Amino acid sequence: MTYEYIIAETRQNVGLIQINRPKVLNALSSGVMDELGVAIDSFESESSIGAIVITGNEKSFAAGADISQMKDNTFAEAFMGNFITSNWERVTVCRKPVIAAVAGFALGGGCELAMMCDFIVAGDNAKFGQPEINLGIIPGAGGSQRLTRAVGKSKSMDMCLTGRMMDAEEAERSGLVSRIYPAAELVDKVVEIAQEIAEKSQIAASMVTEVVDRAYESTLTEGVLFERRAFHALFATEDQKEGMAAFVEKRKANWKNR
Ligand code: DAK
Repeated sequence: MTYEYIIAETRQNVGLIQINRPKVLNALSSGVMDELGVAIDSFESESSIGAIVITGNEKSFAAGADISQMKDNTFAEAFMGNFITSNWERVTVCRKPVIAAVAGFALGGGCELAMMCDFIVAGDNAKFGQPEINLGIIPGAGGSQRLTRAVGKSKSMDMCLTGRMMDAEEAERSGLVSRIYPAAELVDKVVEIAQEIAEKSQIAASMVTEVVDRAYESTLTEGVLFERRAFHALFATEDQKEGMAAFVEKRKANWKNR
């Protein structure tokens, strides 16, 4: 498949998607989001792919939704057309683990897209922000909700009200990102992490993403019950038998994803 706004490639068992509109700092046009959805569909349905990485370039992951594309919208058009909703949330329902590799700007919709991924690894030059207030709007793709859950009310209010950017160190300190690497090495390092995940049982990995996500969506009691049921269910898989047999026999597990 040839894309116009992204580059999609396979590295071992990892699907790597690079947003590719460098002239506009990877602003997320409808074209980008449509193609991102197609690439995720394709990697999700390819059985050899065990994890997906979404990245931009060293200067910008994505500087937000494309402002020039939305500037003339009216309320009626945005509301009745359910403006940019249809193609924005594909990543949140991907069954395979998705990692955002963020170097440079992750602003507005860019920060929101990164937060929709299962986790974020940052380049040391990363800058996260929800600067929509400077455009007379507010976050519209979950920024006020996911950022608040990630970093807490005070920092989220601060960022959404002032539009200030958070650097990689602050983002790691606040729990928004899991690790930081030098920007120049970021993609290779994140692909290594993704490959490490891709070598696990795909069933267990997919269950991990579901149960961790449930922590955002439910009470503790319901979340723990959901986890318990998923945990019990894994005893019905060949991979559980293989994983535990391999441990006892002191050998590497040979996952079947069954
Ligand atoms: N859209 C369009 N073009 C953009 C852009 C954007 N978001 N960000 C940058 N560009 C373009 C600039 O216009 C410029 O183009 P030319 O002038 O060269 O043609 C080029 O990228 C380089 O940018 P700068 O010259 O500004 O570069 P600087 O290094 O000086 O500044 C910057 C970098 C990132 C600080 C600055 O470009 C900037 O402030 N950009 C805008 C950031 C921003 O406000 N982002 C939030 C946009 S609103 C929703 C889904 C998503 C959303 C809402 C709803 N639903 C699902 C309902 C999301 C909304 C947003 O993201």
